[in-house]
Amino acid sequence: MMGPIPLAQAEELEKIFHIHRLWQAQDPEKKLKEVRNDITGVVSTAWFGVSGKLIKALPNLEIISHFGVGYDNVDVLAAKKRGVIVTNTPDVLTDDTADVGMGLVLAVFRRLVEGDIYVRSGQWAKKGALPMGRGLRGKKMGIVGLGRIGQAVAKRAQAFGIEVSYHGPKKKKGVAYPFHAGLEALAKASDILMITCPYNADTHHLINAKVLKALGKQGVLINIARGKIVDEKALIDALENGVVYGAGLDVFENEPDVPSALCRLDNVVLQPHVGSATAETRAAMAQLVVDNLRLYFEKAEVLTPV
Ligand code: 8YV
Repeated sequence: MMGPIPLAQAEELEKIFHIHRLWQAQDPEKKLKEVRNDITGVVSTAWFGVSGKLIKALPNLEIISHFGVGYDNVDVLAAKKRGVIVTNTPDVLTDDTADVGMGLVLAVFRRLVEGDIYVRSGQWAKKGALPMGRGLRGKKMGIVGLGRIGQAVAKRAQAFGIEVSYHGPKKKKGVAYPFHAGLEALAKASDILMITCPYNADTHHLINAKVLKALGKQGVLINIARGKIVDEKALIDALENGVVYGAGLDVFENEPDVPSALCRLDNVVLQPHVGSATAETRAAMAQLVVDNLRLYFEKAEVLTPV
């Protein structure tokens, strides 16, 4: 195990396998040298990935069971070349992650976090009403990456009276929302730009200064996908200079370090990568991690290969 998963499922794993917890080892390099020939499966997480170098160091590795839907920190190409199977945990986290996306929209437009601080710090009594927020009905949301999570956000947005359109590598069959082939065109047509695409070489810094300028002074960027999809420096610049109205961010370029410039801004709402962080969903994700490993070693099958 490269990193932790919830206790109940870690205990279940322990009943079936002999577990080495690499992140807890005093000297992980030394530990790896000792056990490398014994390792047949690896559990990875969003903050503890699997490099090509690690795959090379494990000659008997057969499967990487990743705890999370996004597997950008697993070298899938190196794994495939070696015939190592990689699984992830899709579907079970879709709703909770989409909820955080809408939560960030609400928090930014209705100033919910500012309001909380306003009450707690006694400013309400001293200064009177909080400056007004903005309503959601009739706003336009552009979704970047209309996959499982993007579609779940779209459904929620529609319930709030928000109009949805989207951008992605190609138009989706059977989807009625308007498609924009160009990202800047989508940003221009949107009040809210919602990032739900995977992170890869094609989406690195996809949201740059040009896209933010197209989103415009009244535009809000929401990122519940991966920090590196957004050029964070360009975003800070846009937020500081009123190029965009605000942002709601659950993910950052260099987690858990968040630039102090972002923390100083009051037109942003920040969350510590909690899209899937409910007891129910994390348990379901961890169960998939366990079930993929168990099934693989019992029957050479897996439930959710990438
Ligand atoms: C993490 C996530 O996996 O699923 C993803 O892609 O980013 C999160 O759900 C979770 O924090 C566990 O590593």
